[in-house]
Amino acid sequence: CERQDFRASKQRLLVVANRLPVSALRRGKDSWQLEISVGGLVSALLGVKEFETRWIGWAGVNVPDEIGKEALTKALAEKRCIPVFLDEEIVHQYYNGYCNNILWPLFHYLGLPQEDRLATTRSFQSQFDAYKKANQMFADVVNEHYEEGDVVWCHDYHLMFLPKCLKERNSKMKVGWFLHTPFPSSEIHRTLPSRSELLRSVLAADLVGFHTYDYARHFVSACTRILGLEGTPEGVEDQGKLTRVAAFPIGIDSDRFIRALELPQVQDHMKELKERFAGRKVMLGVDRLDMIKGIPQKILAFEKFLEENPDWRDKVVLLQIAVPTRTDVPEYQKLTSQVHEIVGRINGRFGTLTAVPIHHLDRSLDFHALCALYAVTDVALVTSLRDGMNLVSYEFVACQASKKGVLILSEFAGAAQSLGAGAILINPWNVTEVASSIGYALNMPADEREKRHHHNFIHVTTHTSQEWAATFVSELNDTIVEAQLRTRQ
Ligand code: ADQ
Repeated sequence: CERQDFRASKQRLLVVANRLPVSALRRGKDSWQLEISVGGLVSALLGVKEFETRWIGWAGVNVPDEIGKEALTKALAEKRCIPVFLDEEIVHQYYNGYCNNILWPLFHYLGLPQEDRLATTRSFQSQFDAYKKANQMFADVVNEHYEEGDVVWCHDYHLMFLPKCLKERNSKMKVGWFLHTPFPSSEIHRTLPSRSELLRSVLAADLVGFHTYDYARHFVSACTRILGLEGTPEGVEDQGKLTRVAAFPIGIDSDRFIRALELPQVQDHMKELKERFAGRKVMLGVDRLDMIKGIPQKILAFEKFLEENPDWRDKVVLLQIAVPTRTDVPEYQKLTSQVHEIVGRINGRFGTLTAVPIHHLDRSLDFHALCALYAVTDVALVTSLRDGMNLVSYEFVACQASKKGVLILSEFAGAAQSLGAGAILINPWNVTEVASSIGYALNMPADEREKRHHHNFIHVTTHTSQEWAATFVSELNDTIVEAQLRTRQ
């Protein structure tokens, strides 16, 4: 009975994202192994406990047969996940094509694909058609599981067409949409052939959220300049219908990181790392291997630092942990080889028989190893060329209560707006500036480190993922009540 009351008090939240928070691996005709997958959105939403959450999304595998689909649906239900099944062709056109080849680079200011204009234009249309079709498939699954009173929260650039599809199926559905990447300047967005259709679809949502005020402003400008609609301090108005647009900066589940540092296995990892790198300062980069993360720029800046500061050569080490993503995309394969080539060259140049300046790992670390690494780090380097927020910088700060290490942070990461006062802000394109910031960070006096860390630690522990989700959903609920009142007047 107690459990029922507890359940009844929680609102159901349908989180719709391209990927479910688990990856599925087929073990047999009707058996599946599920594993939690790495990524910013997953990290943030795992910390959300106020709602009765259901995830709706693609499991990341092609399941052609009914037996497999049924078994996977059952296995996922235990994790409160509901699958959307996408076939290989759709995934190729929608996910690899329109999402990753067009929207992702465009939203990070890397422009539209240049290669063969005609081919691009032709494939552009088929990729956009697949994108819309995939969004319709997501909408069907959401509609099937929706119950009155639920809140539907759509995530990211993969699902910009979803708010419109959902409202067409049920105009009473409460729909919010949140973008995890930057929303670029309207001058960039207007180059996109499907620019208006996407904007109009997002505007079908009741609430539209971004990480920063700047991204929200860019979105409103795109709606006013491209669609000719009216921007108001509240959002965008179209024929009397207001879509609320606001900034909701994401955070992390900071307690989870802080608590983990007390665990014996994390302490053991820390001890090993301290012994391994005794007598050297540890610098750390943790990124998905993606062109937006500025990994080559980071490593080149480190090289410049070593070049200009021979005394530091055997006193500092850079650990770069890069999880490969989108490994079937040629540009990502090129990036991997480029990074390997630069690391090899620098290690050849500055390494000795017993030590190398850069340790580069092409893989994901488990949570405990990651926490240990954050905790023993002296200087973290985040050099994103553009980044919606960047949670790695938050995670580093959460694990630094005793060491009070320095964060070097790109001014092009959304996190620069929240952690800017405690971090050393850099332009990652300016290798000379980054190199001298590395020197400044390594030599920073303890009292300055303490002050800077204190500022960021307070921010990270008070602006958590739980608070982020609760604020977004409560604003979405309020937005709908306000809209109902307006219509009654
Ligand atoms: P991402 O681009 O994935 O997220 P980020 O915010 O840094 O970037 O989150 C990465 C997450 O993956 C972190 O939780 C980190 O711990 C984990 N991770 C990265 N490399 C790892 C490794 N080698 N081993 C283990 N874990 C690793 C997108 C946007 C961001 C935005 C988030 C959330 O691109 O700008 O901050 O969504 O909105």
